Amino acid sequence: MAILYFNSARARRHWASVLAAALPGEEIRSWPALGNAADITELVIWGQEPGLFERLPNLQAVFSLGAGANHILTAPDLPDHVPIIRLSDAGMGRQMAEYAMYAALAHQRGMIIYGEDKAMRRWSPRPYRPPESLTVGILGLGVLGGVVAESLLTAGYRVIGWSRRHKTVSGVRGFHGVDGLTPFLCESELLICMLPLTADTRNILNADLFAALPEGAMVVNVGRGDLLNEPDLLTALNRGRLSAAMLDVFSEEPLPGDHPFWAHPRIVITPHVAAETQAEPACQQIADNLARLRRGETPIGIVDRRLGY
Ligand code: NDP
Ligand code: OXD
Repeated sequence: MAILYFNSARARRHWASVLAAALPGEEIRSWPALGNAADITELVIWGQEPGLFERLPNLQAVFSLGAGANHILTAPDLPDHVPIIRLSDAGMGRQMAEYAMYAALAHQRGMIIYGEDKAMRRWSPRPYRPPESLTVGILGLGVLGGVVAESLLTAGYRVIGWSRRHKTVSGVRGFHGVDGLTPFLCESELLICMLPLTADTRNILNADLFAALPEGAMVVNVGRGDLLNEPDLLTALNRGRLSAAMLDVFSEEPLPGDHPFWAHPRIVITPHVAAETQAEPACQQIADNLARLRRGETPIGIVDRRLGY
């Protein structure tokens, strides 16, 4: 029995040693040092390597090194029977809350518009809006959405959330399902998208959704790039339907140098850093879940393949 560690992100290569420290007594092999592939029973992975799964005949579980699992689910050779386990928070909730707070303050205090004014040498004061007057809509009220909601509530914002199933989060007015989407959007002056990428959510941030938001709303996407229809966003910003956007994830990453988003004065861009997986809590969570699996228990964060998250 051996665990294979595969990570396409160069910055996370040293994590094999953190994983080994969290799993004393386990043999950890770090890709590309696969050795005898028949020994591999668990895979800890971020990114994709074509044909990797079909090389692992005795695989029993796959652990995502992220909250999202779409990088695993889209592998064409992924075997049907193997459970996929994702990370739940693992140090990311706090970072998402910081990112969301920055967006909330920027929207509440007009900072992106003042940034554009500066470039135009325009002195144009705007009336003060207190946080209680701003409704923040969290699209995807899951593990990370819940942490974000709490911190925005503490700062005084009105918070509403949208999920697939009915959900109760203290202080947050919840909406759910397809029928709950439009009433939720109508109130979301700042929309923070924290959805996973699935067949149901792909392209959800499109012209129809933007049309349902209050005029001048700001949109934040920290979920996945393919949730967003990029041309629709540019149109909505250029027509003034939306006032600003803050984007951390893109259909193509790194965002190509000639992409129109780079030059847009109302778009803030960050390079998929809204919440970075933290090595120690992530590896500890993987170790705890592996122990659960070995005891015949259900791990925390198991991905429902039918739903895609
Ligand atoms: P969760 O699975 O805990 O939460 C997902 C939320 O989305 C849940 O509330 C779920 O509803 C809701 N949802 C999913 N599908 C639908 C649907 N069809 N209709 C309505 N609601 C839906 O995930 P996390 O909070 O842990 O992470 C969310 C995503 O954030 C990740 O999948 C990843 O893509 C992204 N991410 C991005 C990072 C970055 O740095 N940019 C870092 C970490 C994560 P329900 O509660 O009913 O299941
Ligand atoms: C994740 C991510 O899914 O970093 O954890 O995007």
